[in-house]
Amino acid sequence: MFSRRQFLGAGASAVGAAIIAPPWRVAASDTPFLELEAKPATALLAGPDKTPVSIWGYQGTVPGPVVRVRRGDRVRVRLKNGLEQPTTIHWHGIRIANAMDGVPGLTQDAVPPGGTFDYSFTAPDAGTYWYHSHAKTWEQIARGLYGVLIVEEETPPKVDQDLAFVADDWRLEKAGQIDEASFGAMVDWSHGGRMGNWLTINGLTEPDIPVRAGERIRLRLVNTANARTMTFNFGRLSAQIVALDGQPVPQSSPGAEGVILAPAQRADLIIDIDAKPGETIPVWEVSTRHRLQAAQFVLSDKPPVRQRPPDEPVILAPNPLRAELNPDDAEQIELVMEGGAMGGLREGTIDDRVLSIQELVEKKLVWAFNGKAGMQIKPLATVPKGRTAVINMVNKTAFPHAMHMHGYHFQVIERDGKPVRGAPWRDTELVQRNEQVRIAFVADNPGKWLFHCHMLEHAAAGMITWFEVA
Ligand SMILES: [Cu+2]
Repeated sequence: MFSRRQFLGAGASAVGAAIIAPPWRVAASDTPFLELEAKPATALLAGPDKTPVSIWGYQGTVPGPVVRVRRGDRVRVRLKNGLEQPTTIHWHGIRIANAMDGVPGLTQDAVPPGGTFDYSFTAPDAGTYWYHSHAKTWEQIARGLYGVLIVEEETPPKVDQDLAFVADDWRLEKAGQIDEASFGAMVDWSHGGRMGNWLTINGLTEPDIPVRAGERIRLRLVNTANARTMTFNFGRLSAQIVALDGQPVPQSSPGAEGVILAPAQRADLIIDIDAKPGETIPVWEVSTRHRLQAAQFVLSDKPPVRQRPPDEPVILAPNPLRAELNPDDAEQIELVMEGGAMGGLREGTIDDRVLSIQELVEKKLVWAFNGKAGMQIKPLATVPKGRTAVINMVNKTAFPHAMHMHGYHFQVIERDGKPVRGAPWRDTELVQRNEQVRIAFVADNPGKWLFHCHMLEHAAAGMITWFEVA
């Protein structure tokens, strides 16, 4: 059995030493500007008894501070660049004003070392979002430049604890530091992206989640990994999904394997701690090849807060999305995904120039959308404001891709030729190899918006495009 923990020869010695607990609260709206400085720091992410790991973090922590506001509030954050390379912040999943979207070269200039940029925007939707660097993401996010953005409902559901659960997949070398030598490795870029060998939750190894018997917990799962799709299994505790990518869904049980999160995806769970005082219940990250302990609920010895789980289901109020799609009178956009290892890409164009695969490889571009590798001067499409847009994604590659749209949530309306009804609103959708997925949204948010694979090496190696709404 493959275990990412075996890589460093670590045993279970660190278990129980680290703790996830509040306060995780930084309100961004009650100060003129909350400062988030991106800077080098160290973190005990491999365990409290291990060498501190050199990371880059907002305010020097990984994850960065939780930014927590109420729906409709204005978020005011001053990014300070304490790095030696340019950076920006993207507010992932927020239907944001375009100028605040944080994409260098498209919505703003990258912030130079020593510079600042003021982000100020309203958060239109309640839910679990995240913020992260959008410059050289395959390095900056891999080094730790991300944090959680929580937008509270006007009337949040009644829970005993509301906790972030931020999963990352680090690639550490033998000495326990971030494997820098493999940044940009073609083998990752042309295959499944940079896979790690060390799992952290909230920047900690196998942290304890202190709870009390009978409690109802809201757990906000975020996958910040560069490339790894993760599946979380809560064992004998029942986990109910109440939101995906920030948007409420009817309460439902995950499949038997657990809650699947592609890179950048989120899930809000309601978990009732239906267990005895003093018990410990592991949370597993599972795949066909491994089963890793990610964290554990540690129940105090105190008597249960209630004898039985609360009866009432959790129903989150819907967000004010434009949900009335009109696919029959829509802007139809085709997006054929090609390239990568075993992908058979022979050539690709950059703007109007045709390049052979050898020339593309020299530019580290090995993936293409509609034959176009990487960002182009011209948009994929221009959609009149207010019109429904439909994008038909056809994955002709040998790999799955986590397609992320900026500025919008969209709905899957067809998969492999079969109509889909009532799909959740997502900002990131996993498209499996050889799969066809048709998505739709109402183009009501003007501006220039990226649409790219959130497997960050794939985006850097060509799987990135943009559309304009005007
Ligand atoms: Cu991809």
